[in-house]
Amino acid sequence: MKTSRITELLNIEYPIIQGGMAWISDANLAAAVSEAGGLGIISGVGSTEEVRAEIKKTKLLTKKPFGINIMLMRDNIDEIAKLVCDEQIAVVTTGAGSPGKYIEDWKKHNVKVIPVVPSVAIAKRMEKFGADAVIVEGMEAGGHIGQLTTMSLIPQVVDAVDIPVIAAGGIGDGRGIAASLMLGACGVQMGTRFLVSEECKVHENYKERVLNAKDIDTEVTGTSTSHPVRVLRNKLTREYIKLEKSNADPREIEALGKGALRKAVIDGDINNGSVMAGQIAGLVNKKQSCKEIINELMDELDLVLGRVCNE
Ligand code: TUI
Repeated sequence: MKTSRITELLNIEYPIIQGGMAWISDANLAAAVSEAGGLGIISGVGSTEEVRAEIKKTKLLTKKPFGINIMLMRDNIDEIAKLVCDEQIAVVTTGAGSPGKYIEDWKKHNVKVIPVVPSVAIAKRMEKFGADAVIVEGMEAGGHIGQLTTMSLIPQVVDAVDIPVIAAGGIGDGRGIAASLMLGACGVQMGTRFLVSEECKVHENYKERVLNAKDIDTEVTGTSTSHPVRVLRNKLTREYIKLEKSNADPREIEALGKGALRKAVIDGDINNGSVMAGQIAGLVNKKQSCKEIINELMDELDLVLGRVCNE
């Protein structure tokens, strides 16, 4: 595959973006992906000082472009948004809300802005606000999700906006990338596949749980509180869903999830922690370096595209 609108926009070799996973995507992971020719993304979740340190570390590890993901439900967003400008980060992706009020400032500082969106309406709004591209994420994704699947959402957004569309949710190999391109996307974002990479610092227990997951092992919690989150099924999800079904006080339900992601990622407590992963976890069954992952993805993509174009 030659260049695409997204490789040109981001000045990267391959149209592959690594998802900015809260508590997971750090300097080591992001730098490894960027060094391998994709776009590495660090998570902007943490104290402002922690995030600043992670940015500085990434800059030491790679001279290639990298990005930062801003989870808009956090409370230090104003500070992190300013940090993006001060540190002149090449790309910002956002999730779990609208980054509208920050976009003008980021653009003034030459930052490429790529919000993650779960619907056509929000994609159109982001285009109007001046976003450079959108990451369109289907509900197959891990973590906080919307309601529509990647397969139905991508072509609808592609028809509705003129800016480049990057597909996310349920993409784990070269076939998934090829399918995304067929639907009109010009690149992909992948989280679950990079979660088990050698450079990813997530606890070994978490990696093993993802590597051993089957197709039907994810579940969506938080629908009743309007914060749907896809995770791998465990003791926590059973308790969570029991509470949701019993019409418990939403504050009690939310309290059960508080700190649960950190518990799984850092402590490796995969029974009581939140093991976020996409539906593609069943396909992700080997640990590789980020370079091996990206090279394999691009080889598979060439093979599939060759097959389609030559038949
Ligand atoms: O943000 C994500 N995925 C995430 S964030 C996250 S951190 C977390 N930690 C603990 C509990 C819950 C989450 C884990 N996974 N994906 C991008 C995404 N954005 N999915 C859906 C959306 C979204 C939703 C609404 C984007 C925009 C939006 O707009 C609403 C509006 O007001 O316009």
